[in-house]
Amino acid sequence: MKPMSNPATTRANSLDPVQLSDWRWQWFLDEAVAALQPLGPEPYPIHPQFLARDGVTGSKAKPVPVATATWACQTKKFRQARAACVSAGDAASVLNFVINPRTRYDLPFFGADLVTLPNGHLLALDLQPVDRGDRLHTEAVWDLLLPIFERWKQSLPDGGPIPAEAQPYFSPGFLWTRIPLGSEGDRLIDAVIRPAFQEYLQLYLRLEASATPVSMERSELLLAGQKRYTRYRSEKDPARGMLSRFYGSDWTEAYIHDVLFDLETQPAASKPIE
Ligand code: DBV
Repeated sequence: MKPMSNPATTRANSLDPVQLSDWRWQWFLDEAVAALQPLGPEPYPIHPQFLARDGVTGSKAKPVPVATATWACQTKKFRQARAACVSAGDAASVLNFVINPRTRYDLPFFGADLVTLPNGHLLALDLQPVDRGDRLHTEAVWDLLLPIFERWKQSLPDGGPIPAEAQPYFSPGFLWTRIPLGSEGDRLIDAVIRPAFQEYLQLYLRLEASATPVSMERSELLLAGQKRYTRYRSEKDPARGMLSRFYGSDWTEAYIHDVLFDLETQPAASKPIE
């Protein structure tokens, strides 16, 4: 592998490997990419300015190089699976990985937010419902997810309160923790977060494998739910501040609305059946 001190020049499409220096979450991305291979991933159209972007943060006296890259694919049942990868040395290390299923299939979102900041790690894993109140959508998923959640949750401190307005978008299997930097955090990431990530993802891919097309009517319902979720995520993206500091607000708004949470800005995506 080539060293990627300047990834901006080395990624031609969304499937090209992401390899950021000094990035804590590489193993997780590699794991996700490998797990998706059996589905025959196709590139997902992403403008080159979002495939990889370098920058600088910190002070004039102590500049810190920043790199952001986006890995993404689409498959038969996934409209978009994408990973936002940020490496900024001690200032930040982030993997935000979301799978957005096609609404022909009754599947939740896969969501992982693995965030390292100077004051600690903030880690979130979930199979997020499109509509928390729709039992047909949630029940079978939650029955399988809860035992996995219970097992790993025991070994992690609770992440504390999350905004009330975010509640409708989480499942009861939302694994959410804040842990310290240093050896204790490293140990928990290796012993708990890694296997939990694998199990959440393996379960999600099992659900994918057994999903069969739904009616047009139900597909419309799922699409409406996905739009609500996407609107919420794009309006409240907690990365907005960080990304704006690194790259300015124009790039950041376009990245959030047209890449990370693009359901409403991608014309093809708004059709329930394509
Ligand atoms: N979060 C994103 C994207 C990111 C990202 C696209 C590109 O949705 C990173 C990067 N999340 C990110 C950063 C922070 C958080 C926080 C940088 C820290 C912000 C800061 O403190 O400055 C889970 N992530 C959070 C928080 C929650 C989540 C609850 C705390 C929010 C807060 O304190 O306001 N994000 C949330 C979630 C999923 C998710 C449940 C899916 C499982 O992706």
